[in-house]
Amino acid sequence: MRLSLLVLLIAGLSLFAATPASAQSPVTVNLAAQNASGVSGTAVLTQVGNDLRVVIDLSGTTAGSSHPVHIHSGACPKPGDVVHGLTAVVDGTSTTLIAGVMLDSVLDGDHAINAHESATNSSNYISCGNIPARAMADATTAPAATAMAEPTAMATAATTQPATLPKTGAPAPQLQWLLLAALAIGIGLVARQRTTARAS
Ligand SMILES: [Cu+2]
Repeated sequence: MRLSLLVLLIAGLSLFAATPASAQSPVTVNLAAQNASGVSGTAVLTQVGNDLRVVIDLSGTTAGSSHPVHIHSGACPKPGDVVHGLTAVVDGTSTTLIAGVMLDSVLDGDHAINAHESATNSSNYISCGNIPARAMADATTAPAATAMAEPTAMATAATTQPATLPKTGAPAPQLQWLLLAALAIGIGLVARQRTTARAS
């Protein structure tokens, strides 16, 4: 009885390990200065439901200045066509929610984000960064990648040290908690059936 409970528990935990936790994790793009602008920073891309949120932080800009920014096809220093327009950077920051765009659509290793000097002098690029391909973006989330790659090792550790079980689960979507709750109810039913069978 105790053994089957343990097996069920490990099976439940494997739900956490097997799910690609990094599939929707944010991606940070480093924006490097171009043409001696002294303007550099980051763009953080996050999937929010069916929309793509892009938050840009640039240092080295002039107070009050406005810099057009876009997601382009291609790569720095001279990316191709504009794929998505973004809110212009003012005072170093910009936040855009692009409706109906999935993060993965720009994680093919062939997209870049750049900032232009101004609307009137947009041909002068002041900052640019390549959006990493999905595999490279995942590599930056090491803990999740390790859990994905070694679910067996995790289960083994759980067997030898049951006291640490609850702490090994990474933050997970609600669906997984529902599955785990269903599993717990299942264990309860099995235990009850066995008790009943023994009694009769
Ligand atoms: Cu642009």
